[in-house]
Amino acid sequence: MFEISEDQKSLIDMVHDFAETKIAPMAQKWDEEQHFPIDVLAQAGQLGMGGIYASEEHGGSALTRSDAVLVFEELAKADPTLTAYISIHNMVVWMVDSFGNEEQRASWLPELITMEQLGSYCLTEPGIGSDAAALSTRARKDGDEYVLSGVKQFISGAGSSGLYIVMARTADTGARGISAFLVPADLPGLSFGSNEKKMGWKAQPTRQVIMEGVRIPAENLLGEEGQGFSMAMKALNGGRLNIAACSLGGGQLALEKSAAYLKERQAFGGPLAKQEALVFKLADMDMELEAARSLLRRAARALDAKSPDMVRLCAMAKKVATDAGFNAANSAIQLHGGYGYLADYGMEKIFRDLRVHQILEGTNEIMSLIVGRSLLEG
Ligand code: FAD
Ligand code: 2MC
Repeated sequence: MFEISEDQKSLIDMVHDFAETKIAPMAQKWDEEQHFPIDVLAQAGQLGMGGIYASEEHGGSALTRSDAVLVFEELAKADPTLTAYISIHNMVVWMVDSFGNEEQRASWLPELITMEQLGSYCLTEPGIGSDAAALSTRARKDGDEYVLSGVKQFISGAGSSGLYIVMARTADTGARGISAFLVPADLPGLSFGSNEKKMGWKAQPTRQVIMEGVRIPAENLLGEEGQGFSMAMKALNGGRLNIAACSLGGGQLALEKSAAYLKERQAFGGPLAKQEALVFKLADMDMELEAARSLLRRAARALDAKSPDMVRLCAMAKKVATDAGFNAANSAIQLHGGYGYLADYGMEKIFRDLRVHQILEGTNEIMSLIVGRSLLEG
């Protein structure tokens, strides 16, 4: 059911070559130096990775979600952090492509798709994260402009992005009072917090986006007033698949490196691979990752088919795969012994990078909430 087609194999090969040559050799250094390599992102853009499932009209690759999860898993083997940013950028591109009018699409998509311009997705605020429908950033209509006031928290890419999709309140009617706006970077009243010091994801910036009376033309409203929450959630369905794929990529690399290490490392008169307890640990990692991969591919198909259970499946895949990836990274540190704790072996970076996947794009508790609620519906 989830066999990889010949076209998908070629796609994976292309992504593998790029990831191995342009990302993997630098990932550790970027992490240490907290460097966001926008030049490498532009190269990814040239290969079509800035608009993976955007339509071809403005240069998108028009691939499916089932293709996209393969791309993200392969890229993440080189660096989960940069890959996760590419996923967020693709979320932004998808929103503009899916909900933008002709003018908005023509003015933003070409440079976003090539990644000459980067995008940020701004939902979370200092006071709200999981309870996203309670957001309080305001957009007040003033003639033919909107005036935005509020603070967005934890915004990936902030300070480097050219476009911010900001979810803001236009009415006091809960989720249905939220609208989405296209906010260019260079407006008076828009500023950014300092780059947060984080456990992982160090090679991409995370900052506050601060709006103090930012005036944008009314035509920068994306879709219609009141549709912002729904559009933001629809974008997150795909984002959750991608972040799940990033966790699988990191977890898979941790598994492969651990297997190689056990074959090399000598103790008790032979390689550690002779210790059955350790082989069982490898087998558990493999089984957990494979099970998650099957679920992820099923969820991606559901999203491609717009199947009625897609929200539930995307949430399930996000939780199961991000847990599997994190567990694999943790096991890999244990299997490497003291060396697993050293930066040079790469395992602790995977562990640090994958930890946050259990928190963002909807925490894993919120994924359980979504799945649990679906059982009680009707
Ligand atoms: P809270 O919502 O305060 O939750 C705290 C704890 O309570 C969590 O364990 C949570 O699961 C649990 N909890 C809350 N409600 C319930 C419930 N009803 N039932 C059970 N448990 C519950 N956001 C963006 O909009 N754009 C970005 O680009 C972005 N990038 C990020 C990058 C990083 C590095 C990080 C750390 C976060 C990023 N986020 C971004 C924000 C992220 O989505 C939120 O941190 C996340 O949604 C959780 O919100 P919170 O931190 O406010 O936690
Ligand atoms: N797909 C499509 N529509 C959705 C949806 C989804 N995944 N989730 C909710 N909706 C719709 C829902 O159908 C409803 O529509 P309608 O008004 O037509 O009935 C509307 O949105 C409101 O939904 P709920 O009634 O379920 O709202 P509630 O407030 O009870 O719960 C919840 C919503 C908790 C599921 C949502 O707030 C959520 O997903 N929270 C997590 C926030 C999150 O994921 N943040 C990630 C930020 S981005 C990030 O971290 C990055 C790194 C980029």
